[in-house]
Amino acid sequence: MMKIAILTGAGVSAESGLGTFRDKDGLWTKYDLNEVATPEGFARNPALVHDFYNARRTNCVQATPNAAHTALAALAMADHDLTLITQNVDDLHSRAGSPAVIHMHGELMRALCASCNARWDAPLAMHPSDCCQTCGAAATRPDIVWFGEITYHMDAILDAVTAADLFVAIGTSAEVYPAAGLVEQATGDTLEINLAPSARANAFASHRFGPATEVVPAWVAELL
Ligand code: BV8
Repeated sequence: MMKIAILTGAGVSAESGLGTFRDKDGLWTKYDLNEVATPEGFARNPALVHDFYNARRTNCVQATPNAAHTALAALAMADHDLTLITQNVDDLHSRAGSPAVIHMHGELMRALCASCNARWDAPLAMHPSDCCQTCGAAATRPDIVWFGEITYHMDAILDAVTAADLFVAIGTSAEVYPAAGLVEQATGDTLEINLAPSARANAFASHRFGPATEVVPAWVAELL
């Protein structure tokens, strides 16, 4: 029985039709992250930010989990102690059957009240005039961690990564912190699975390169 900590990024959802961020036709080549993914951008133009996340929420609902999501869900059922951490805000890991997913950058399908911190399932389309179901304030936002904001669940994430016999990063460019720095916290073996070497490839002991829907099921099959 191994303790395994897995960190996933946008690359694991790419083959489900959900764009990545930094690839050649990635989201950040079409949108300015300072406008749509920072608290300052939201304060300046909440309608623009809601339109950005409403479109991604619609894409997410229309997308289906792929073979990589399914394989990781199967690994969670196996005789290993698995902690699945994701930078992704989509819900494809959960829809594939992964029982416990730690969303360190938040969730598209959840809404947050910036006034009283209440959370609830987000409607498909959110608007600046939406009011909080708990305090009534018109201060609702997507439950997403924007740049310059503290990432969620860091204590549980660091506990899992430092205690793991094996830390695996899947489908991430390793350019966004603190996620990209987790490999340094790992005390056990480390493996990078990605289409190509990430910005932190040198920090990993071993690598497997190729599309997630091919490489992840093959790797999981060796562990089952
Ligand atoms: C914070 C939600 C501080 C929004 C996101 C240290 C050094 C430098 C900078 C910093 C630093 N520490 C902090 C910073 C600042 C900043 C940061 O890292 N900036 C970067 C850009 C330089 N970090 C922050 O602001 C963080 N907060 O530090 O707070 C603080 C501390 C105390 C008190 C107050 C504040 C918050 C970061 C979180 C931001 N939110 N997402 C949204 O989703 O809209 S991050 C965003 O990037 C996404 O969530 C995404 O998950 C994340 C990383 O991207 P990836 O998932 O890796 O995606 P990417 O497109 O880059 O790469 C895809 C990879 O997949 C590629 O490698 C590709 O080859 C591969 N691939 C493609 N197809 C496939 C594939 N692999 C396999 N199969 C395929 N088919």
